Amino acid sequence: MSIVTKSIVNADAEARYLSPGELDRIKSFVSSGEKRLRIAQILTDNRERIVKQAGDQLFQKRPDVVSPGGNAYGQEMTATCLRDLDYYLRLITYGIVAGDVTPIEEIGIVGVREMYKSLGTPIDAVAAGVSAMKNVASSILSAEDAAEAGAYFDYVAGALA
Ligand SMILES: CCC1=C(C)/C(=C/C2=NC(=C\c3[nH]c(/C=C4\NC(=O)[C@H](C)[C@H]4CC)c(C)c3CCC(=O)O)/C(CCC(=O)O)=C2C)NC1=O
Repeated sequence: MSIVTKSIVNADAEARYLSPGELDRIKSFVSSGEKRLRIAQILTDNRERIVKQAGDQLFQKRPDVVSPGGNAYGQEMTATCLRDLDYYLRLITYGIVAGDVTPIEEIGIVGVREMYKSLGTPIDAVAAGVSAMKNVASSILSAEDAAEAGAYFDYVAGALA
């Protein structure tokens, strides 16, 4: 839910007008809108490069995951691993557009620890892959945009660490 919808639902539940604090938060959400949409657009346009370069960085740092016996060993498994990074980049663009990590949490964080455990996927390596995506994205974005986007990458990496 966006901050706008959330504030309205909360206010209406108490049959009251939006509070000054809620209006302030909505104001900051609206005034950062252009920036957030610009960042989401740039990340979307560069998704292949971000995922590929982050994968290269991850496999250099964690050669075990793509070595025999590793969870991402073999062409097909490596491709599935990169697909997961792409999933997280997509969720990060949702969060940036919403100005809120809730969509990321609901789609990609809740229950994921158990899921990766059952797949034998080292979740700390997924987190390292997300951090690598942050590095690549930061090199593409302006410093101001990188700072805004960085918080969402950090949220995911932290939630998976
Ligand atoms: C949008 C929310 C969402 C997420 C997050 C998601 C993850 C997800 N990753 C999966 C598999 C996988 N995920 C990985 C990922 C990796 N292995 C490693 O060692 C690396 C550290 C890492 C890449 C960074 C691999 C290799 C598999 C296949 C495992 C297997 O089939 O044995 C699977 C099992 C089913 C499938 O193969 O598609 C799911 C559901 N699916 C979703 O719908």
